[in-house]
Amino acid sequence: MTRFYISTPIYYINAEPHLGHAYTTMVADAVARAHRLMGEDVFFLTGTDEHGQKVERAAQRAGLRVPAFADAVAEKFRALLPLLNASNDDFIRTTEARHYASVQALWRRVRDRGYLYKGQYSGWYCTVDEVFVPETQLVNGRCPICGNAVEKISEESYFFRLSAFQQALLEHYHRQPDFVTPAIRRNEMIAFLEAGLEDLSVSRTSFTWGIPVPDDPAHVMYVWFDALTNYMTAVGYGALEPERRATFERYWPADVHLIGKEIVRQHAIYWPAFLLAADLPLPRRVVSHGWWLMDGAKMSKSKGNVARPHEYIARFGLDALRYFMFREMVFGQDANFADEAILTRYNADLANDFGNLVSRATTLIHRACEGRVPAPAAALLARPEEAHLRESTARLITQVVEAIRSFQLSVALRDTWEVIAETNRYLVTREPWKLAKAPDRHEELAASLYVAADTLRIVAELLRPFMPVTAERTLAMLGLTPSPDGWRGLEPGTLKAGTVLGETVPLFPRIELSVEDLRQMSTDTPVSSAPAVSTQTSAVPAVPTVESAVIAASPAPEPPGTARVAAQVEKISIDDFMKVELRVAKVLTAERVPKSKKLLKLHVDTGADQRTIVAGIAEAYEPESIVGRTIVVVANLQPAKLMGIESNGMVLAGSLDGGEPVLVGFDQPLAPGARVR
Ligand code: ME8
Repeated sequence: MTRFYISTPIYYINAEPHLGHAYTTMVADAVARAHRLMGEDVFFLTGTDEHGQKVERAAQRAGLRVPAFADAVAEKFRALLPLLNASNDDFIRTTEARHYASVQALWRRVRDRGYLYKGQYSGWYCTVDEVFVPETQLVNGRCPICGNAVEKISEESYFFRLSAFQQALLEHYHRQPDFVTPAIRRNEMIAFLEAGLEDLSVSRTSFTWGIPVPDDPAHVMYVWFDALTNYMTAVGYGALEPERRATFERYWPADVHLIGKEIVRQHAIYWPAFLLAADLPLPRRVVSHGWWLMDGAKMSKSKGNVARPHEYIARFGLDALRYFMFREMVFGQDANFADEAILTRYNADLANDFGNLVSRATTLIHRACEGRVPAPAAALLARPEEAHLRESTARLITQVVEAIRSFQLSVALRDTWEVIAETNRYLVTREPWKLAKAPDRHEELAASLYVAADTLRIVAELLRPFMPVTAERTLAMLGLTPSPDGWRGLEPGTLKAGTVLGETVPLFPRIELSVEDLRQMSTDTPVSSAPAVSTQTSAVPAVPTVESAVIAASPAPEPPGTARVAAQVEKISIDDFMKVELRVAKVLTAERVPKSKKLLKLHVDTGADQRTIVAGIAEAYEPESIVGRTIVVVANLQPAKLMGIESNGMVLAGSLDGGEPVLVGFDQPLAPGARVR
């Protein structure tokens, strides 16, 4: 079986994780999941980088002993993984004993082969990036990478003979053109190599929070020598047990080190040089992505301009966040992280294009085909529209696989949404909602709904790496479970007629709130039902079963200000339900609320009293058309002010996501005041 080993950087624990870290982990997760679906033996690694001066100082600032500080912050990184639905196979901490053994083994091997020597380092050091900065590279006396102040250090140090590897590395770059991607980073590295390499200081004596140099404990290793080795530790390097050594043989070299663009040099020059010195195989690819920016500046721990993953998961749901980040960032380039952009993509791509399509197609099958996938007539499937959609869907499978291989997640999702749009257009052409009303056109109805359901099945299977929970829910609505064969054998036209559909549930309820409303939502909204995965160190892929989303906008458009964000759908008792006093009421007068497109001011008779209710139904009902109508109201709602008018209750209406509200009514007359339950 082909094996695929992918890693994220191990993150510094000087501060808590933000969406930049979450992004790399989610991309690696999507790619790992996709490779599993392709039938490969996947190993997906992430973890924390815990040594070095930066962490030591952060602990001092926090007033904690370094190990205690490290445990606390590393736990935050680990705890983020189930929230992100990350399917990592291992979580490595550089403070673990297995890692000490591995790094010291590598050090000895490099030393014994003559590539380490003792000298005196005198120069500049940036603690934020943990890099030595040659005098010539300072920008206005500051670090060229992060712009922070650098420190002068002068101490005894071991040096690694980096200069010995210039030629070998250049040859490697030419032999393996995709060693570093995207091309811009590869070119930078080649230019760096061609400029000549200086030996690298790889130990420090002025602090102690690091892995001791073997046989010379006055030195701790340079944090990058220590950190990069994590990729080998996790698959068994330096272990004595035969089965761990066999794991190393199986998984090393890694297929992909996925990283941000600021740490390419360490991964694409230092790391392969260490490995060449040790005569060990080099990783196959170093793939780097751009930065998430906040208002034009890199989101970063040291700047503090960060967005927190759990807040966005609480607001939009995890899969919506994953979708946004994968779709919005063209791989390799920087992207701006803006709440407006997420909200727009949520409502347009997820609620309208995809959510509505799934709900429309499955609802029609429930209504018109007794909830079973109808059997299509072959002749009808051969019509050009059907054949065209089938071809697009078949092509999509290859496109998504190719996009995954080149880390172009935004392209994979763009192509998928093109097929979603094509399916929407197909339904508009076939109009199954009309066919459902014409008994003599049942065959046409059956064909159109079959094609829609079959296409959605393929789309859902293809969405599994990107939005695992959404994919599973979509398949469940179609009466299916994710294919145990993954993407092998995936082919349009093979959905079984007669499949009994599951219940239709809204996937992405439209969010009617403004960005400001969303920001005001409590930042500590509990992210409920975090998947029960705590064994991230086990070798078993963590596959959570429950979505971590908690958003659910109001089902019917409500007046601004009353739209509420409810908790994740949960069961309530009959007593809870009975607390809501639903009453029949009669509309006495109705008028538009000035300056509002959505609101009508109603005066209603509830049997017990007459009162004013402001309702968000003006886009669907003319005021005069509802005077005299019998409606249902929530009679015991606390009053709320809307556009300066006090509203005493709420009018019940149904709507499809994003559609117009339809007032709840009765098939027989009922007097105002009757209780609805
Ligand atoms: O560099 N946009 O750790 P680190 C996109 N410990 N990705 C971002 C990002 C942003 N604004 N900010 C961070 C280290 N990242 C070392 C790595 S590996 C042997 C040692 C992501 O905590 C991105 O993947 O500074 C980046 O490379 C990584 O977090 C840096 O994390």
